[in-house]
Amino acid sequence: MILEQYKVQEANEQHLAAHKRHFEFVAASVSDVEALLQKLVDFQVAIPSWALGTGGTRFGRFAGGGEPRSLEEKMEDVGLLQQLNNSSGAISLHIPWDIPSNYNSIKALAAQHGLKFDAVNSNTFQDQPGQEHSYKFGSMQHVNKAVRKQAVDHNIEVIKHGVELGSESLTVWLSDGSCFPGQLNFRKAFQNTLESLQEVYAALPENWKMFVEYKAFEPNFYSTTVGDWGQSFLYASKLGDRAYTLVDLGHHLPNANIEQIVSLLLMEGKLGGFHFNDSKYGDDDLTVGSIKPYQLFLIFNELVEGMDARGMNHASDLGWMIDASHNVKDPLEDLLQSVEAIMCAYAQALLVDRKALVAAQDANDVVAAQEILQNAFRTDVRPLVAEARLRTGAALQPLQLFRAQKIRQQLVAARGSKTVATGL
Ligand code: LRH
Ligand code: MN
Repeated sequence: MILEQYKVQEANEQHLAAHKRHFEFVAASVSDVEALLQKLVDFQVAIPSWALGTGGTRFGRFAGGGEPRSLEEKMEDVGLLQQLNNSSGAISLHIPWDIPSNYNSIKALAAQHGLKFDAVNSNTFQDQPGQEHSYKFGSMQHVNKAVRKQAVDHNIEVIKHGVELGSESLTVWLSDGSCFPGQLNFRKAFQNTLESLQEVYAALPENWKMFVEYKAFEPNFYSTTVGDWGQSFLYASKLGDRAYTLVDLGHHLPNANIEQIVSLLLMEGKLGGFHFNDSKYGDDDLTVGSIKPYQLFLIFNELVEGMDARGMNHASDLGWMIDASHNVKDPLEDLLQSVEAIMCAYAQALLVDRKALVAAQDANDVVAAQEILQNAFRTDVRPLVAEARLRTGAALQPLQLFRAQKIRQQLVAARGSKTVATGL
């Protein structure tokens, strides 16, 4: 056991008095604080299995040590995050990076760590050793039917792994596209991709969802066959009721209004979930809320407004997942910061005075509308998020405890300084 539970309680004792002062101060300004706290307790973010090691770029990768060497050790790391913040109660697997060796032992390990299996992710953006057909020129868009069939079969295999583990959704991100004008017939690429996705959709168990993830560019740099929310919405609408779009925050062109996209996809009932991260330029996969925290708040503001308008359950009706890559930070510290940023943005969005905002909008009182939003955004909600952790036995200060307990050093001692986790 890397972190004994009593160590969490001990650390909380030290912070309790200061926490109680801060909590009572902010709680005094919240209309129904118990309801808000319950929403925070229920809100669980899935941790990507491919982001528990050090990420890199084509220019280099600087491993940090103590990285998980197996799916079992990855689950141990996510279990540790869950013990620290009790808001990371699920893991999202990527196949074939994380093929379970034994379903029952993996499920037992998940139960031991209080983890569920969120969406499983297919991978037709890399050629695997011994693979018959290359995905160099795409997978489901490919001009060659045999390549498309290989991609369809892989996705059906991924569903089978997910069913064994109790997952209920498949995320399909296709790197398919083109790098030069003239390389691709866009219409045929769309139709091949739709036909292939329809074969995968037909194999979905009846209680499953399919998330179609869009991305503007990379690894293709002229066109991407699922390139934006409109194209993903088109596929999801043509596929059927259990197909949805997946919004990865880093997959938009500069200055895209992601909160408006979220509002409209929710309105249409076609928003499936998120890959949370942050970025300044491209698909930078940086810590959530580290570059554009106001945008993250505005997205959660649209989510709360749109989900309440449809009577949706905040915790269970959408897929809440992180998708990040850690080039310079400790992977677990980075993920703790990302979960904290998500919980704070959600808490701030729950503080927005909806009645007053509607009144300001109906009166075209632009100034009042901004004041109402920024009043919530400028509220320090960290004591509310910490109180939700305290009430569920987690740490008041997860990052501080991670460092105070020298957990990375323990992992390096147990696993070695040169271990490399599968993933990006
Ligand atoms: C593509 C992406 C996708 C994953 C991959 C690891 O950029 O966001 O969600 O499959 O990262
Ligand atoms: Mn993603």
